Amino acid sequence: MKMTFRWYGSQSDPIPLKYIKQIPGMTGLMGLLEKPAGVDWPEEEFIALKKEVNEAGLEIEVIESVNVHEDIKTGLGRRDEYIANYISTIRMLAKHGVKVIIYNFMPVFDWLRTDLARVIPEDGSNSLYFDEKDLGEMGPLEIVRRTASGSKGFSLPGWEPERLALLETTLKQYEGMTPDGLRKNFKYFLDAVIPVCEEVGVRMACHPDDPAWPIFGLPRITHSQEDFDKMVKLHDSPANTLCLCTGSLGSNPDNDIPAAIRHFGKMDRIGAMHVRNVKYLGYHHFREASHLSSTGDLDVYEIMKAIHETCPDTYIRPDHGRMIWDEQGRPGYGLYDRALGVAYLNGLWEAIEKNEK
Ligand SMILES: [Mn+2]
Repeated sequence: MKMTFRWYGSQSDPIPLKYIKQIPGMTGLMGLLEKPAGVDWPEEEFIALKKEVNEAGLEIEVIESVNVHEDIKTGLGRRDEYIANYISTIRMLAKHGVKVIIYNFMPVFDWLRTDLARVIPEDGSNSLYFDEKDLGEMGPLEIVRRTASGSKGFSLPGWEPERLALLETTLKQYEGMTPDGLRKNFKYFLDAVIPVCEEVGVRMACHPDDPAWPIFGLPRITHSQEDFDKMVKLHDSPANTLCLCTGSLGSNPDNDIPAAIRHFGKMDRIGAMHVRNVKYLGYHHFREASHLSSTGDLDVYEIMKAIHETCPDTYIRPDHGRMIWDEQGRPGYGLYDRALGVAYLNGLWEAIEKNEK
């Protein structure tokens, strides 16, 4: 297992790399360049990022948020041009030692919450929160406006201003699209990129829909074990994997997370893990909890055991954390609670390893 940390780059992440390096057991980043979907990532910017990260004593073998352009998902317009850019980015990242690329195939909306700082009454900390009832009242344009204004000036992954400006047009392009129609476009994309990944030694890792059900009537096809069974078969290859995000899949209590890890781990189809906990508050209603099992509804010990059993060499990062100790930062991506999460996950891992002996 390689423990890693998401980092947005020194221009936009308030957390210094040396703080990340000082977290016990930290090996590297799940890094990114903040680029609009469809763009061929500039090599010189990635070289500069890698240099900075390596100089801090950290690796950068996993890249997140190489976002898929809406034209690829809808099968419209300039999809072949955007796929060519995507392939060029894969080749460039592979050349500089990247092993896993995390992306998602969610139409229009990336991860979605209705409150980015809901106070947890038990201890006064706050965390990301979702209540579908609030969405019903708002509609897509209003939720986007609130998300943008609630993010304290930080950008949120997948919510690039360029994309949001075209929101109404994009929503129209999905009218009448079925899950199978979206899957067909997904296959077209995978058939183009996976052979390149095989050639250059990179694994694509698809992140689940978050939350794990359809939103605003848009088709979503990656939020259950059954969905991912279909997804890995669209182009059957060890390079076509998933990023199993326990909190995203786990937002739906019907998903058995340790079972899903064992299922895809045994198939060698887990490219990376995001580990966090959720607290169920009702139907399509949850908030994010600390990583400790007893503060939420996921069994994080069972999750780590399933990883240890079936994909012990994978990359892991603590996913979102709460905001604690009055930290001011990007919602979900503060330093303190994610560092506590790392310490806890490392503790579980050590105990599991020693128990096995
Ligand atoms: Mn995640």
